Amino acid sequence: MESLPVNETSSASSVDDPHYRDAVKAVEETLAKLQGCPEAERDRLQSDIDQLNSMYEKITSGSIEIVIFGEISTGKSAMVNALIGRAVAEVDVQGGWTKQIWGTQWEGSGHRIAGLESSEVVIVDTPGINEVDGADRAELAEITARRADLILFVTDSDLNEIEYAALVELVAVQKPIILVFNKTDLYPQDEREKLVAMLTERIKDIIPADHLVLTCADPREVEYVIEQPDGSEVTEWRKPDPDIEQLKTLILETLENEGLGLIALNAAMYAADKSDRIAALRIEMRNRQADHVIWTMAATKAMVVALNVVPVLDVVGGFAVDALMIVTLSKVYGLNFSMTQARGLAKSIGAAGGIYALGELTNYGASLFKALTVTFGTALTIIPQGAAAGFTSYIIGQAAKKYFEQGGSWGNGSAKSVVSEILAQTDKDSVVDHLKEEIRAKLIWNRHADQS
Ligand SMILES: Nc1nc2c(ncn2[C@@H]2O[C@H](COP(=O)(O)OP(=O)(O)OP(=O)(O)O)[C@@H](O)[C@H]2O)c(=O)[nH]1
Ligand SMILES: [Mg+2]
Repeated sequence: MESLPVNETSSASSVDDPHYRDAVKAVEETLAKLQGCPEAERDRLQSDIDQLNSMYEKITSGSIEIVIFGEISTGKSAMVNALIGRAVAEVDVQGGWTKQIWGTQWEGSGHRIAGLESSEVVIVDTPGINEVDGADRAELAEITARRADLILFVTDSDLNEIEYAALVELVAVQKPIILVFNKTDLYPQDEREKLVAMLTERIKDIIPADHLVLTCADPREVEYVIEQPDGSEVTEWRKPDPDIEQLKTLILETLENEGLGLIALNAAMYAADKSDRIAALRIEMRNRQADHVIWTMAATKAMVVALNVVPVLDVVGGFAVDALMIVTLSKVYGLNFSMTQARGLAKSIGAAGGIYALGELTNYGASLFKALTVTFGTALTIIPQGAAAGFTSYIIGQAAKKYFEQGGSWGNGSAKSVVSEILAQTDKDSVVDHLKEEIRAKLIWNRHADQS
């Protein structure tokens, strides 16, 4: 097992806040859980492990992330520059300018979390939400939003449908959001007021009204009239200073009031989310493995029965296959059944479902699996017989899977109720057809006999 990341400079232990401590513990425990997963699961969860390691560093160092989202060209990068106080981001009239998510430390924020020496505020700039080649970007944006402690959503007019949908998705991530109406210099006062009223109405159910702020991150040049000493006037085009005071005040107030709480809540939610992902992945992987075992074994049983011409052995030979299937399934679920236990379970499922009269066989020859040369005539009878037998294995397998999913119990039901439920949910024809195909594919046809 790998060890937890050690943050040399961490002063997390000196923060005396129970929520914060709980959050750090939740991240540590989830990391330990992730690292303790079986290798196959861990491989699939590698990016979650990396993300959680990074979240661990974030919370222990006290790094607060403010992420800026919005459509292309609304002035997100200009907002970074205005907040930082110098041109650190490239701003361009051409839409789609920012291609990558990137962050920069906001030294001038003056905000520090008490007790965390290395605490910092980071501003993260993102490409426009409606940027082309969206799918990967959307995933990255979601990962970024999940890490974020505070989200700024920048718009430069009324919200269109894409913006509104994106905003709703961000609200669902449960982070504080500030809606920033930028480029206010482009509107005369009456239009600006109208837009504010429209925006207020749009966000009324999703964002608190006082989280709508107006900014002018990169005002266009205006013509200044300058009076010369001699009384004459000259005009000059100049860019006014950015106006982001309302935004800055709201950000700093939010951080001041909730800074530690924000990163703690965020990290705790993050850890809980990753825990859920481990559980979901485990279910999905086990499910897939179990279905694979069931299909393989049902097909094997179909073959055993199809190719075994002695009728009494059909049942017993097949039964051994069922027991083997159950042993394998039990391993998928981390419950290692012996062959005897597996026979017991197969018997009880078979009996409960009235699936077959069970016999007991301790040994069966490998010859059962030997492919026989068949003729068209024999195929007509053995294929349906084999497929029918394979179908019973399929049902037994599904019932056993349910039993193992519930940690080795029938839960509130009984073997009988589980089997009838499975029978009701299974499309018998398609399972049987599939098994017939399996047998057909494996038969060695005697072409000569075929034609006779
Ligand atoms: N008039 C005016 N123009 C602005 C303002 N803020 C940004 N702009 C201009 O809008 C254009 C786009 O600004 P960016 O900051 O690059 O926009 P962005 O949202 O980062 O754009 P992408 O990275 O392409 O998604 C630039 O020409 C900016 O000068 C503002 O407050 N007023
Ligand atoms: Mg940009």
